[in-house]
Parts: sequence; C-alpha cells; structure tokens
Amino acid sequence: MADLKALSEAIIKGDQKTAVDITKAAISEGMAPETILGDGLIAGMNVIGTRFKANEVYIPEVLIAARAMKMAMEHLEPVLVAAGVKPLGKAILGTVQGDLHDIGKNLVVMMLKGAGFEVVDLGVDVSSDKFVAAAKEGQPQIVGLSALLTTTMPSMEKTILALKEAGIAAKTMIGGAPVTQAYADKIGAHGYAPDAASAVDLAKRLLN
Ligand code: B1M
Repeated sequence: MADLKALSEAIIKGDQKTAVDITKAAISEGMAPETILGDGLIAGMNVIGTRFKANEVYIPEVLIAARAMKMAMEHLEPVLVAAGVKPLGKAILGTVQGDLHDIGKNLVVMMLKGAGFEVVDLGVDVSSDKFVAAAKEGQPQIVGLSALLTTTMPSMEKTILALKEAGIAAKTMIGGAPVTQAYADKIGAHGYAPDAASAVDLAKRLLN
C-alpha cells in the first residue's frame, strides 16, 4: 500500500520524483484522493508552513516543497475533480495596481493551494476593476491583495473600497513587506498576514 507518511516526507524534502511516484501509486491502488491530499500532500505542506513560521526553513525550501506538491497535484487534481472533492474554500489573489513584485504573492498562492484552497492568481499590477470583475465572476470567499511598495499601498485601499461598493461579500486579506495590521485596520481589510504561512492560518480563520 502507498506510504502517505513517505509522501508527506517527500513534500517536506521537496523530492519531486518520490512525491509523484507515491501519488501515482496511491491513485492506481484506488486510495481515496482526499486521503492522498490530506494525509500526504497537505500534511507535508503544513509541516513546511509551521517550520517557515518558526524560521526553521527559508524561502528556497518552501519553494522546492511547493514545486513537489504542484507536480504531485498534476496527477491528483483530475482524480479529485472526478470524485467531486470540494476545496477548503476559494480565494483570488493579486499584486495591486502599479506593483510588479510577485515573489511573496506567489508563495502565498502556493501555500494556500498546499492547504487545500482553490486559488485564482490574477498576477501583478491588478486594477481594482479587475479585482471586482474577478470576484463577481469567481465568487470567492477570500480576496487577497499583495503590495511591496509604499507607493502602491493606496491601491489596496482603493481596491477594498471598490469591492465594498460593488457589494462583494468576500473577506479581504492583505500582506507585503510595507503592510501592517494597523494599515489593514485603517483601510478596512478583514485581515493582515506578515508571511505566507500566517496567510494560510488567516484565510482559514476568515472562512468561519
Ligand atoms: Co523592488 N523594491 N522595486 N524589485 N524589491 C523593494 C520592495 C524595496 C524595499 C527595495 C529597497 O529599496 N530596499 C523597494 C520598495 C521601497 C518602498 O516602497 N518602501 C523597491 C523598489 C523601490 C522597487 C522599484 C521602484 C525600483 C526601481 O525601479 N527604481 C521597482 C518597482 C517596480 C514596480 O513594482 N512597479 C522594483 C522592482 C523590483 C524587481 C522587478 C527588480 C524585483 C521584483 C521581482 C518579482 O517580484 N518578480 C524586486 C525585488 C526582488 C525587490 C526586493 C529585493 C525583494 C522583494 C521580495 O521578493 N522579497 C525588495 C527588498 C526587500 O523586500 N528586501 C524590493 C521576498 C518575498 C518572499 O517577500 O514579498 O515581502 P515579500 O512577501 C512575504 C510577506 O510580505 C508576505 O508573505 C510573503 C512570504 O512570506 N506577503 C503576504 C506578501 N504578499 C502577501 C499577501 C498576503 C499575505 C502575506 O495576503 C494576500
């Protein structure tokens, strides 16, 4: 029987080949896809998230683990879809207008996917209109905004206002190096996270 502990270890180590091999073996044995996802892939990413928050691993390790997860997910996703397994929640994320920094935002996207969220990544330089249109179309529970420049932080406020004016019910979360909890409170965002692992915890809290 496929060893899900070894699968989560492979994710933690960022060992793509082993992660893909065990995932494929588990699928062909007929193991429930949500078990493979929860007890193997997400379990591994959860360990990475906890270690990242504790400064026990750093960005390269997170990226390598997330890449292994992505490769394994390419095999698991069609099986999950066929089985009708529901994601934890849906989030749309983007870097706000005027801002081209996406390394941190991409990490947040990967960690959210790793935690079982369906994520629509709108990319960089995303206008408030584009956030509103994507939220109307995608009906996410969460809209996440990233900014790395003090000069683009006002785009966050503009976007949150536009979402409110459009009657979007989704919870908003913000992050990025210059952003603070005080700024989130000031502009009426529902939450702020200082790093990608905390963003996952926050997104889970915002679902309730
Ligand atoms: Co730029 N840049 N940059 N840059 N750049 C900074 C941000 C800067 C601090 C460097 C400096 O001067 N010391 C400075 C901003 C100063 C300020 O506003 N106070 C700066 C500047 C000025 C600029 C330009 C204006 C430079 C110029 O052209 N004169 C220009 C602007 C371009 C634009 O956006 N319009 C520019 C360009 C660039 C590059 C294109 C060269 C490149 C970006 C490449 C890319 O992203 N694809 C770049 C880079 C790499 C940086 C630094 C060096 C690194 C940023 C980074 O990726 N960090 C940065 C200096 C620094 O931060 N030390 C700098 C790693 C990343 C994992 O961390 O993004 O903070 P971070 O994400 C974290 C958390 O913040 C959080 O989780 C992540 C993971 O833990 N988080 C969220 C992020 N988003 C979140 C969203 C959430 C929750 C958490 O919820 C939705």
